[in-house]
Amino acid sequence: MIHLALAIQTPEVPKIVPVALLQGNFGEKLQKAAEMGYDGVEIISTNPAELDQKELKAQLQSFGLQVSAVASGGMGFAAGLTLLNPDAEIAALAYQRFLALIDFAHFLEAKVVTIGTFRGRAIGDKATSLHKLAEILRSACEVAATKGVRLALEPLNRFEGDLLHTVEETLAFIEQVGHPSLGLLIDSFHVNIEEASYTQPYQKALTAGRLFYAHLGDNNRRPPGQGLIDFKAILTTLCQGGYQGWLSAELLPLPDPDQAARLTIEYIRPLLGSLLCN
Ligand code: LER
Ligand code: MN
Repeated sequence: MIHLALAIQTPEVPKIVPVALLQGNFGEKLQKAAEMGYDGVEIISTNPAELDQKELKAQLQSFGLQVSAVASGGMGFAAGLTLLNPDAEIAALAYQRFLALIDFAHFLEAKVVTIGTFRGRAIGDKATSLHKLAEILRSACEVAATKGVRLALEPLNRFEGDLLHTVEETLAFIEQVGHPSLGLLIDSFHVNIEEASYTQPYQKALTAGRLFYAHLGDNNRRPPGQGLIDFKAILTTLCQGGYQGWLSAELLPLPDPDQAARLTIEYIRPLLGSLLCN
């Protein structure tokens, strides 16, 4: 079964993350997500220690929502923290927060922590930076594995990152890290910029057994159906490849944060329903 989620941020995140959806306080966001028919929410957090985690979990349960993933997407943008950082103190704090996100995911019974822009940019040459990133991820995987959490590394388009743009190179990197808890997050918005096919990247990741998570966004980063991407082809590939994970809306809040959430589910739910896997 493929489940649908959307990305929302928790109250401690110091800025509005450009790809977080829904308006209102945290409870209102959850209520809207549940009413729209989402199965879960992807939680963008920057410092779970500042949250009343028990209360938050109780709120989620009261709306019958699962947590699809804990996302690190706010770390760089809103908190200035990246894993690869020229400032060793910032890099160390980023790693501590990474472990806190893994703990938070465990507490919320989320199976995935995402790593997109949070990895940071190359410091000096790319090979050395990738080697360093591999070390960081390997040690985080060791921790995550003891908590039943997996880490999903996201290929990012060239404008948002300088390390790991395509699924193929990210898969090769993941094989190099060589830990079963590290896999891929594929975001259709980045696929549209960096790949030569809408479907082959998903197929490759599924065949490798490494597709842990997926983000939805059209080519213009609007809700699916508001741009050019062939989501029917993508969903068919996922369905036929036996994907059993989450599809999570992580896109611009256009025409407004609530409408973007509604447009996404109104487009994707019937498409999913028309496929034999769901
Ligand atoms: C950023 O563009 C993105 O797709 C997020 O998932 C990464 O942090
Ligand atoms: Mn993404």
